Parts: sequence; structure tokens; C-alpha cells
Amino acid sequence: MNTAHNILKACIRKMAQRRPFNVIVEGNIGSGKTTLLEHFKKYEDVSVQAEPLEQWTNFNGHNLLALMYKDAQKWSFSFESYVLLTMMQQHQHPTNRAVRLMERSLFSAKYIFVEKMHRDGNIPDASAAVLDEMFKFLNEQKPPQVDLIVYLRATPEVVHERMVKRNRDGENTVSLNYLQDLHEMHEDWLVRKTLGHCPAPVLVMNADLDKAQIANEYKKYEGDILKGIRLQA
Ligand code: TTP
Ligand code: MG
Repeated sequence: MNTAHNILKACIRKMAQRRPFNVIVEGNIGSGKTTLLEHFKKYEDVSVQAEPLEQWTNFNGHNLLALMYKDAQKWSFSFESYVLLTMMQQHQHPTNRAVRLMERSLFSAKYIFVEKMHRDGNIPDASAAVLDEMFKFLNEQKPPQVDLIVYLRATPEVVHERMVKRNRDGENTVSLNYLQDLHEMHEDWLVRKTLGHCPAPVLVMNADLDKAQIANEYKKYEGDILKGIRLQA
């Protein structure tokens, strides 16, 4: 009994040690989250969890993201329900690697986007309450583990320019004003800590830098992000 108990304790300890260091990457639309993930992909100990954008833009042949921007009143609730589900799936995706980087999270989906759509009247009170229940249930059943948040802080005008340039299908109706609101909400959530709940320490990066300069910014914070694991690029 005692031996079995000790073995169980040792197994639990081992499993706990094997848990990856979970980093979520947050920041406005076009702040460079995917670019950061691409940069860290080269390290053997890092697993990268890209945003499930492909699932949102091709859900049984439907582009839910484009539908939501086209008719926000009609589609915001369906779209955000699916975003919450796919984010949860991303959090639960298993990995053996020491560090896991994930673009966005269940938290930004809820605290930033659901909140914004609710404030704008595109998700009515009753539907927002349904999403709130879903969020609480998902969060309580299997709380997503987050050890660090990398916040790519960018000026709304800069991300607006990048977004216009990249011309993603469906995003042509996103205004500077919308990006300004999202920026303030990220600041409320991650800097002022007045919105939602901040689940981990926040590392703020200057995301206004262009592609040529951003590599230096990554270098500056690489140690924090990789938590001192040996780099094997
Ligand atoms: P982002 O999650 O900000 O990803 P991105 O690829 O645009 O950012 P980056 O350039 O930094 O890599 O947004 C993707 C699109 O999905 C964008 O149009 C905003 C939208 N979106 C929602 O409408 N609701 C949500 O809950 C989420 C997570 C995204
Ligand atoms: Mg991206």
C-alpha cells in the first residue's frame, strides 16, 4: 500500500515535470502573433499551436469569419461559439515538448472578442449569457494552463496598415476605430488589469517594429519565453 502510494506520487511528480511551459501570444489583429510563432518554430523543444483560422474560414464549406464581418448581428454568436470550442481544443492538444507557444487563447476570445461584440450589440444579452456559461464550464472542467503571456503591443494605426496590406478575405470591413477599441481592451486586460482575469505574468513586446527589427526584440526576450531550455536550432 505504502509502496504503491509512493509510486503513484512519483508518477504524478514525473507527469507534473513533463508539463510544458505554456505561453500564449496575444495582441491586436495584425500585431505579429503568427510571425512570432513562425520564428520560434525552429527550436526543437518548442511546439507551436497556430490559430485555427483555417477551421473558421472553412467550416463545412462556410467562411464563418467572413460571414461574421458581413452580417455581425446574424453571425457573431455562431462564430464566437465555434471560436471558444476550437480554442479549447487548441489548449488541450498534447505535446511532449518543453515549451508550447499558442496564438491567442480561450481568454482573449472571451474577454476581448465576445465582450466587444456584446458591447456593440452584435451579441444580445441572452446570447452573451449563454457564451458566459460555456466559457465558465470549459474553464472549470479543464482549466487551460498558461505560464506566460506574451503581449505584442502595437499602435492601432500600424496594425491597421498591416491588415489593409495583407488583405485577408473578410477583413476588409474592419475599421481603424474597431482596432482602436480592441487595442484599449487588450490594454485593459493585460496592462491595466481591469477587464476579465489575467491568468499569468505578462511580457510586453514592442510590436510596432517592422520585420527587419523585430528579430532583435525576439532575441531580447527569448530566454524568458523559452524558460532557459537549451536551444537546438
Ligand atoms: P487574430 O486572432 O488577431 O489573428 P491575426 O492572425 O489577425 O493576428 P496576427 O497578425 O497578429 O497573427 O484575428 C484573426 C481574425 O479573427 C481577426 O479578423 C479577428 C477575428 N477574431 C474574432 O472576430 N473573434 C475572436 O474571438 C478571435 C480570436 C478572432
Ligand atoms: Mg495570425
